[in-house]
Amino acid sequence: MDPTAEIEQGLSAFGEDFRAQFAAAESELTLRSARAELLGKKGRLTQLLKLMGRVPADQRKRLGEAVNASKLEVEACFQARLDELSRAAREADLKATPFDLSLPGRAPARGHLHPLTQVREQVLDTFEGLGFEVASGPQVELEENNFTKLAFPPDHPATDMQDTFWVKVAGAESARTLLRTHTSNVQVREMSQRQPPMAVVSGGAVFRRDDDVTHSPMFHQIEGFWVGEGVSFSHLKGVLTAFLERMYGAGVAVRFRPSYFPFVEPGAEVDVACDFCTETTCASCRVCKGTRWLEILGCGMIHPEVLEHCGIDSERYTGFAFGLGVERVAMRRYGIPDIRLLFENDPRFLAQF
Ligand code: 2NL
Repeated sequence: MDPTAEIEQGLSAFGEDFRAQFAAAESELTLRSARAELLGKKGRLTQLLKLMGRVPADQRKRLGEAVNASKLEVEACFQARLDELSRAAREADLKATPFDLSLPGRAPARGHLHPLTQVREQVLDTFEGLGFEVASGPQVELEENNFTKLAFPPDHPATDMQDTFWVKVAGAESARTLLRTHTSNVQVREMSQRQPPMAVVSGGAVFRRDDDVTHSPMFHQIEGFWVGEGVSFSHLKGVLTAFLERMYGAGVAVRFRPSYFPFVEPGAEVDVACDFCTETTCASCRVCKGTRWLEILGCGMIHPEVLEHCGIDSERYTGFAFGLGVERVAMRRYGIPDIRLLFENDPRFLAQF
């Protein structure tokens, strides 16, 4: 067919249908595909434009203007409908249930130190404030530093009682090696390397073959000592009372009871008044079990034999030592019934402290 006639027929057949089609499009997607049917690569208007090359030169201007005018009309109509659709969408958005702008945002959860770390740092900081140095030592230790120098005879029931984890160290089979059963190894090391006066505190993991609701094979201790000329039981009472008042509040009731520990003489246990109950509710208190007292510390005057084993002249120097279980203090402070909860690291548990 003659391209001029073909374009002219095409334009008249093209007509005004697109206006109705655009008006019927209820989404941007349908509107755009309706437009593509006309102006897309294979669209009806695009096809007509392609015939232009074969139109005689004298007809080209007139036909070109006609096709372009149609194209502009389509574009204008498309744009108008597109604006209409987006105005309608915005309108619907504004009329919809409004966002509550006062609702708090979702802040990332903040972590914190493990309750055992909190207690350990508080205890060590308190002793540091009383003039003690903070020291540390190895968890894998020689029998000598863990038992022998503390005057445990090789068959002492405590070595049984403490049910030790023994360790084979490659290349050092002749040395008797173990996981420390208490933090006293640090004190033995400090006392063996230095001369008095010295006041040292240390804390960390210790290991015993125990596993039930109140015992874990790994737990934490803090121990300390003060050795010097003339250090007496009065100093022990004064320092430990000051410590407990800083931990539990000035004026808290404290009591010292005679007790036995193999490396001290005399030995004592120290209690603070239970603050979970009162005179009247005490009978049913799960924390102090009706005694009104919480057992916090073991302590005593360091046995002269221990000082001598560490190279300290026991005629000239005396000293006191003390120890406490970190889990025990934490469990009492927070009312935790099972020690294993402290080691399972369940965030729902830890988030409570
Ligand atoms: C405990 C432990 C005590 C000690 C610990 C000690 C250390 C040396 C010399 C003498 Cl190197 N004593 N430590 C002394 C008495 C009690 O208690 O965990 N009690 C709850």
